[in-house]
Amino acid sequence: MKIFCPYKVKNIYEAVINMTHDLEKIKHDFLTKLHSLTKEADILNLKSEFTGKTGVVSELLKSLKDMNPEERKSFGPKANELKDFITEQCSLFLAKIEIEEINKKLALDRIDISMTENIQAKSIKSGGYHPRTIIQQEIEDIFLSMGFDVLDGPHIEDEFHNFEALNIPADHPARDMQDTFWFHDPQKTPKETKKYLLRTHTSNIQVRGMLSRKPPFRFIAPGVVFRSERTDASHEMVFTQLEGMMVGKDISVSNLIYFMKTILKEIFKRDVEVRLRPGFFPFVEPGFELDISCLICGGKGCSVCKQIGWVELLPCGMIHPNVLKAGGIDPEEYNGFAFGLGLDRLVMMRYGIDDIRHLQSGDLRFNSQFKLF
Ligand code: FA5
Repeated sequence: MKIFCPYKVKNIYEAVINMTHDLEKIKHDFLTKLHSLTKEADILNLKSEFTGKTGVVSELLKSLKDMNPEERKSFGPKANELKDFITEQCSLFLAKIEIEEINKKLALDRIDISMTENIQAKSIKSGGYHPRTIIQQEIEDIFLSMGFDVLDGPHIEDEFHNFEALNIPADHPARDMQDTFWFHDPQKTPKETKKYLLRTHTSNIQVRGMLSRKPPFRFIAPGVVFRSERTDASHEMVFTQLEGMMVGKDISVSNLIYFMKTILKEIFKRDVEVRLRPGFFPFVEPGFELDISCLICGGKGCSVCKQIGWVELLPCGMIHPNVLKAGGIDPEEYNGFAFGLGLDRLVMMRYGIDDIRHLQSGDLRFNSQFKLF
């Protein structure tokens, strides 16, 4: 571009007209070029071409020093205005390009979450909750709504919490009711060391719960338990129980029966046939076995109920005074009830599962039949 030269004009008016004309021309030239550009680098080059050190406008500004004061006064602000205009226009165009690029990227990365019927969606396997998790969460919600806490406890337990504090001293025949996996310190004889085991029931959490709170209280404690047992349609070596305990003043067997009936009604959403019979557990007195009419065979007899039509589901009873004492509670002042629900068997009854071993199988064809996330 030809740069305006102030010496060649004859008078101040002619000079100003020429100068203004040149500035207009530069502006027009700049805008024409700018509107044809789409890339960031090209715009930066254009900016440098006009306002860089040796750019057209910069040269004009340098020439101010050779002008007389009147020319400078009229021309200087206009030249500076043009420089600002060019800088501003370049910034606007750069911002516009940046936004366009971001939008392009977003359009490419967009995930259609409503997409179900295409190849991409079909290749993704959706997960689901294990049926035991579904039932456990339902039961926890029911008990939470009735003011119970939900507690947890260790899987590896000592003799005191799993047996002694539950009124089952060493050599008590009741220890044989639950075939136990023991840990032994190979360096020591069993007599020298405190014995550890994999808990055989969730009743260990009764003891820990009592020792860590003051009555009145009520809590449940779901969890895995371990027994060295032969497996069949209704027996596993690793299975789940859900313990419950309520301690307060003047609690009666009718309170116990009310809570047991409520929980079964909530879970099955209908009345199910149950029977209560005497049961022996050293930690409750009196003790009961609550059986449910087998929902797999409708009470006719099958491998799950061992042909008797009833499934042992919910042993329970009034807490033995010795257990309250071991938990630091005065049995003269307080009493209560406890229960130990066989959670896996409840899951089987609810979904009509005819073999407990399906629950642990890890077979996705089995698991995927239940409610999805
Ligand atoms: C107990 O474990 C007692 N701790 C329960 C209890 C707590 C009674 C509080 C009184 C007061 P039991 O061994 O019967 O009791 O087991 C309780 C329930 O767990 C059974 O009714 C049954 O539903 C389930 N169960 C027992 N053994 C197995 C097994 N091998 N596989 C699957 N479920 C089992």
